[in-house]
Parts: sequence; C-alpha cells; structure tokens
Amino acid sequence: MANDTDTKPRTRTAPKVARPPLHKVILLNDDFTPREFVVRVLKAEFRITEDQAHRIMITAHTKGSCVVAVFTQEIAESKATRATEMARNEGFPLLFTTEPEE
Ligand code: TYC
Repeated sequence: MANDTDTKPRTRTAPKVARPPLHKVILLNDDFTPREFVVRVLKAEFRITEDQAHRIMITAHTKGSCVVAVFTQEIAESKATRATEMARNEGFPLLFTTEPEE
C-alpha cells in the first residue's frame, strides 16, 4: 500500500556549544599556618562567607586537602598563585594548587 507519510527521521542534533574545561583550586593542609589566617585568605581571594571559608579550612585541616572552587584554567591558576603569595608575604607555608576537573 502506498504510504505518503513522511517517515524520514526528523531528529535534530543540538549544536554543540564549546565550554572551556574547568580547573579545581585545591587548598592543602600544613602544620604551621594559623587557622584564622587560612580563613582570611579564602575570604579575600574567593568571595565566600566566613562560614564557607571556615568549613573549607576545617576540611583541609582534617582530610589534608579541600577543593575550594572551580574556574577556567587561567582564573584558577591566578587565584591559586595570588592566595599562595598572600601567605608567603606573611611567612606562612600555606599552598594552593590547581588541577583539571575530571
Ligand atoms: N593545620 C593548620 C593548623 O593546625 C591549619 C590549616 C588548615 C592550615 C587548613 C592549612 O589548608 C590548611 N594551624
């Protein structure tokens, strides 16, 4: 039987939008930097509340490290460098690193 119905697949593929890969900024624990100073650096560089900064600091303190936030690679690296430099300027070994998000 003739079939005039159009049965061609009509599924459309949404255009792919390129999103930049994200990088994590990671806070590392050490035995020397005062807790209050870690909180101060977190608040200054990452625009987070005292409460959020305190939770991140305690997580790094107890587990060894904590993801602070994710950004594009350039912003993540610049924030990690600036935050680490704030600590160096005060003579503390506090360290922030970055790594690509899975
Ligand atoms: N462990 C430090 C102390 O006992 C505090 C600290 C917490 C340092 C988190 C670094 O990422 C850190 N004074």
